[in-house]
Amino acid sequence: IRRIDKDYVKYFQSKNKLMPYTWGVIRIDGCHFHKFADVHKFEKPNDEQALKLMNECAVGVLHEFREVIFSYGVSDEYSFILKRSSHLQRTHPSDIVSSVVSFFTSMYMMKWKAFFPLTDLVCQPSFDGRVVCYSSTDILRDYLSWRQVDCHINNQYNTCFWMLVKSGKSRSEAQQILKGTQSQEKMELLANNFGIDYNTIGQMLRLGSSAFWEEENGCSKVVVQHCNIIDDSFWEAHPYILA
Ligand code: DGT
Ligand code: MG
Ligand code: MG
Ligand code: MG
Repeated sequence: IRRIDKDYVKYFQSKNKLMPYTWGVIRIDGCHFHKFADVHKFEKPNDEQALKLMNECAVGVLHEFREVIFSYGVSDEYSFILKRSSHLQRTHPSDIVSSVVSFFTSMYMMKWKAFFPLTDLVCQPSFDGRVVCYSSTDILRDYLSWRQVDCHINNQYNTCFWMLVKSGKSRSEAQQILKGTQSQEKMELLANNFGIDYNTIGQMLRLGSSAFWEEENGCSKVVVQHCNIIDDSFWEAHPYILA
């Protein structure tokens, strides 16, 4: 009988450990939410209740996984930032990713009725997840800025696209009109054709949502805010988040 050396078996698990003292980011994303949104008749381009349900689930994650110190969500995705010192004890990154994904998914189902009292949940929501380590705070900030820029670009495009479609254009006509347009041209299109000032559209839609632990008078609680996380000012006002 072959003698099994436990350390030898465990070696293969530890090989995949997260890099210590890096920022781990778990990003989850709804699977086939294009279809899920259609089936449940989400408003286009943004369904506020659907976004608020995502935020509620993120708040749940922050309460359940105390190593998550900040999160940012837009559309069907959420990014959870792990405290820099939290990978040391972990045997394998897939444990935290799978735990967060399954927790988020079951919370999404549990809270569905509270946000969609008149809509039955007729197909299963599911999410994929991955974890990526960022070696410096600057790179983490760049990651978060990238997600917020993406939110802005998509929201601006989608707002224009659906205004055009709702005003009678076909989807391919709307696509053709928007092809190659810059941000400024889209603002003008909204203002001139539909009397919409883009900057007055709800902050949650333009800026996405940040859920994080806020410290106030010695107490800490999870808050959801729709703020600019690209500029330094947010991080200067909350220095303890990335401390
Ligand atoms: P995936 O992630 O590859 O499984 O595929 P999808 O379909 O989830 O695509 P993704 O994640 O790139 O884009 C998110 C989709 O979810 C997008 O096509 C539209 C839908 N969606 C997300 N939020 C809303 C919403 O508030 N209203 C509507 N109508 N649709 C939404
Ligand atoms: Mg995906
Ligand atoms: Mg998706
Ligand atoms: Mg997505």
